[in-house]
Amino acid sequence: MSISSFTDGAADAFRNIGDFAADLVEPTIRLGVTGLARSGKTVFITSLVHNLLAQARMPFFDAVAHGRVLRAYLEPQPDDQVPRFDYERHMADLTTTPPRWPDSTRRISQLRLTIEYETQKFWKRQFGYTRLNIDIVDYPGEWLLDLPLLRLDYAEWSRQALKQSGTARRMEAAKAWHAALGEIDPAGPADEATAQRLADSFKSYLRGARADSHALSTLPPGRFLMPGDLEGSPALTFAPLDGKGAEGFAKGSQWAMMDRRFEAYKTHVVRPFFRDHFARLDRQIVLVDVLAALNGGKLAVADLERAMTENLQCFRTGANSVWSSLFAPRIDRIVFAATKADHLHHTSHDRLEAILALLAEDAMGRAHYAGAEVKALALAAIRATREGIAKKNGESLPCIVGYPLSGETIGRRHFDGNEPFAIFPGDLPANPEVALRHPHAQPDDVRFVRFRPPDPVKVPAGGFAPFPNIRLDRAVQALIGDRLA
Ligand SMILES: Nc1nc2c(ncn2[C@@H]2O[C@H](COP(=O)(O)OP(=O)(O)OP(=O)(O)O)[C@@H](O)[C@H]2O)c(=O)[nH]1
Ligand SMILES: [Mg+2]
Repeated sequence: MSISSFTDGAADAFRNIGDFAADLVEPTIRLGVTGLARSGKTVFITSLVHNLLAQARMPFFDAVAHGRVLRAYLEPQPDDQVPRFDYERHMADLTTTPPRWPDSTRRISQLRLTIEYETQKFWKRQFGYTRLNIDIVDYPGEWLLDLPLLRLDYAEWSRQALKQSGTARRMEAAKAWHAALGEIDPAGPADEATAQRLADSFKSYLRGARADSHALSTLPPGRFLMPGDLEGSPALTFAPLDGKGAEGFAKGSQWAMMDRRFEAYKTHVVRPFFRDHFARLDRQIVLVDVLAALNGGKLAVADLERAMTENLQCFRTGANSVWSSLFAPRIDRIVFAATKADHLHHTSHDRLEAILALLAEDAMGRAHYAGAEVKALALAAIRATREGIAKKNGESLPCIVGYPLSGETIGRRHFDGNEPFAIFPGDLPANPEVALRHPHAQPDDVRFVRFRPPDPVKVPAGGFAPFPNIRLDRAVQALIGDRLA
């Protein structure tokens, strides 16, 4: 069963018909930018918007390459209940001196970008279709991991959470929570103070597990780590319990109270997020930090694969009745992008794409995703490095040069953010199978180094030159190119 069938049927039908009708009057695409925490969503959106607003050269984005885009501009955000994506603040961060990356996202936000273009299509000209609105939503990556919760009941979630916390890597972080759990009788009478204590120690465990360098994904519930507007809310006062003998637990028991709160979290927090955002998407780009996974080794790759499979399951289409297509996600194009490709020399970009394609194929295969056009590519939304040649023992080696962020280290060298450094990133394996199945964890791997953003370039007309990037235009073409034909 797909998650969309859990959502509130009638209301969704009206909304989706509403979206459809609005699309006829004013063509609009809802673009989903999906990705785990730190995968690069906010940077991608900011760079994409700036490249379009600043009329960057985009040779692989047909409408721009053929000179058919007349202008692009930001419009007031159409959904009043969602805050606007703070494009100006992110731009200010990226163009200050020295430039810095935007902060991690703490709540959902949305932006509407409008493109005016010359259509090549006869019928579109007759109807005067010359504008396309693109609605883009940004949210904390932690929240994505809540979607799979919709498939679980409290007993199953408790079982999974306890099992995950028992693995060797997480035992240490889980110690205090396990101790608190040991003092509680799930069959005993419900007690608010106990619930609070348990939820607090469970949250500390989740934070500890996130700090594990092998885990790219985080454990749900996402709002426990990134509460957004729910900071301090009782909606977040629950935690898993040992469900042995749960069938016999009475109504007023601790277990029953936690069960109720878990269900309330799904109903009032996760489901609206899915319904209002994901269930209405037309196109989707899934950003994946493949390099971080490869550098993290086998466990990190396995963690990423699991997270991708679980999440794609939520977008499963393949629904075949007209009725279900009204409720089901209607995504017809999906682009997988390996972000931060500027950490590699360009000779490895195609290899990175091949690795991502294999990763996506596996996850999509297991998620039975059907009915959408899929493409995988490697990109850097903002290129923080340039390429060079380093000479070593008479040999010329392709390298990348960037400013490692303040606090980064390579070997014994510490960086302050103001010093350029040339790095030989090494080649990725030619065989993607080898890369994924036998990633070698190298704790000191230079590809772990984070670089500061490139120096902003002022233009005489005012504002800044478009951010340098890798293959951003191909991503845009794959996502929306057909709608600007
Ligand atoms: N070199 C390089 N680094 C990047 C690029 N995009 C993102 N990064 C790095 O990745 C970090 C996270 O990027 P964000 O865009 O904030 O990631 P996010 O997916 O929005 O993360 P959350 O808001 O925490 O969910 C940035 O702070 C940069 O260090 C890129 O194109 N090149
Ligand atoms: Mg973000």
